[in-house]
Amino acid sequence: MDDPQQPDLRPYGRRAFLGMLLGGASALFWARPVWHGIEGVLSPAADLLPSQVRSIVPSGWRIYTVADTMPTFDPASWRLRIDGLVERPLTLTYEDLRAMPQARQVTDFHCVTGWSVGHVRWGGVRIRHLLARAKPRAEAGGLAFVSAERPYVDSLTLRQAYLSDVMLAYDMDGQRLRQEHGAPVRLVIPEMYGYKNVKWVERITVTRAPIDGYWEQRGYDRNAWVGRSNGYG
Ligand SMILES: Nc1nc2c(c(=O)[nH]1)N[C@H]1C(S)=C(S)[C@@H](COP(=O)(O)O)O[C@H]1N2
Ligand SMILES: [Mo]
Repeated sequence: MDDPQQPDLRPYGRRAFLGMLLGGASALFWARPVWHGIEGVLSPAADLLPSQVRSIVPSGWRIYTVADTMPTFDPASWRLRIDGLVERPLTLTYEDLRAMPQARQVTDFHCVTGWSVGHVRWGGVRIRHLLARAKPRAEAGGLAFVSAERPYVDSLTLRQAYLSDVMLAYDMDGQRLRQEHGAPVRLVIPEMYGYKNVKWVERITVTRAPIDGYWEQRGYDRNAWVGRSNGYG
């Protein structure tokens, strides 16, 4: 088991929060209703939400989707594929994943639109353990995380994927990951904004270089470092 990781994430300052209200909102029409800053909360205007974006609030999480329905999870038929520029393409069952060394960590989660959830307890498998089995080829430089929720996808460099607190999570806060949070597995990379944390991952394709993900095709930075990317910092 890995040690819990607590990366030094910069909390949202008043300036960043105001900057987001003043500057960020135009590019983020879908996110307007969900401002959470350290200064407090502006009440959501639910009628501004497009139908694709649902919001379930109690825990502080906002549930985001891009399709009309969420993928369902059948443990018997579900498979995770790891393919592309690897020496050994893998097809893993849910049981295979759970049988691998389990990593645990407590990390904060930040959406680029300004809300955060602190101290999320994650359990899952390190990407580096998966890659140790699949063996990326010498020319490999990126990973594409393909969601069962089409057309959601995002990518990391190989280097980013090897950061110590990056995982494919199957547990959240002591329970199996719930459907709305991406069951059975989602990517967790606490150093980066939520949009890199792909839900319902069903395929990891090793590529030469990172590809543009769903939100990157819509103008967001490919490197989504918390507090530094998308105009912060
Ligand atoms: N498949 C998929 N993954 C996704 C998204 C999405 O719409 N679809 N939204 C992303 C964004 S922008 C955020 S902030 C987080 C939100 O996680 P949650 O829905 O578990 O709260 O999921 C990320 N992963
Ligand atoms: Mo987000």
